[in-house]
Amino acid sequence: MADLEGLKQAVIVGKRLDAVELTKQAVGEGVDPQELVNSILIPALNVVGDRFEKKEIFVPEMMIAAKTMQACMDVVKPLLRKEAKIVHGTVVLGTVYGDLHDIGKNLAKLLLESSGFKVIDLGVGVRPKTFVDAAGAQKADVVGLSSLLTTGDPHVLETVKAIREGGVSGGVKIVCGGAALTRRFVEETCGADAFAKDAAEGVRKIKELLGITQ
Ligand code: B12
Repeated sequence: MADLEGLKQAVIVGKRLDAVELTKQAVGEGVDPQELVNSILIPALNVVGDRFEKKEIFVPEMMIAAKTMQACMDVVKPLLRKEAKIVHGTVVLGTVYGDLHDIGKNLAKLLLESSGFKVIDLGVGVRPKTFVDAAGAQKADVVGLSSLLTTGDPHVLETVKAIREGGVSGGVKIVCGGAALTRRFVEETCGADAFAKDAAEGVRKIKELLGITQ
């Protein structure tokens, strides 16, 4: 039987080889890969975040856990990727300036691509002007911002403002996600079109905003 609790613990303490092996075993035994990400891998990082906050662990341990999660994601990713036949539109995606977290952004990218969107990934630490330039050049339908740090709030605000004022073609929609953000801050304070609590909600909201019904 798949040792899911063992997998979670292996990610938390950063035992990469064990975690990869347990991931392979779990999917080999038929555990749904999306469920594995949502119920085991992400919650494992939440435990790591809590321990970091309580100063029970420090940045190096958090880094090792993140690398372990990423190694597990490398096993799971090909199983999550679906070939989408339709192209619904283009999403320019990136983590805001000052922030290097990218695990959530990469998950959002994977799910968007599997749902039929072309994704232009600008990476991490992206300046407002880079978002504006890419959105214009790519004729983006949507700009997706990821922000994990509270210190990133001003950068989210500034980026939304820059996109709105930067002459990006009329109706470009802005969707934001990431642990540091709230619906209220994103939609009311920043004036973005939508906050997404996770990647699946992001895809749903983007489809809604673009009037896509399939
Ligand atoms: C892993 C991790 C790291 C890794 C990052 C590795 C990497 N490649 O990403 C490392 C070790 C490098 C790191 C560094 C730091 N971290 Co850190 N980190 C985390 C941790 C434990 C997990 C984050 C994660 O990947 N979660 C899993 C993913 C899947 O979740 P997610 O990003 O939220 O994404 C989901 C949704 O939010 C959404 N989503 C996200 N983005 C987007 C975008 C769009 C468009 C859409 C639609 C959806 C969407 O979809 C995703 C999937 O459903 C969090 C704790 C936590 N609970 O979040 C702390 C945390 C974010 N880190 C924190 C801190 C403080 C730091 C450091 C400042 C520490 C330091 N002193 O140096 C540095 C910052 C470096 C920098 N400049 O960015 C704090 C932030 C506190 C705050 N309120 O600001 C947290 C919350 C830990 C804590 N509890 O204190 N970190």
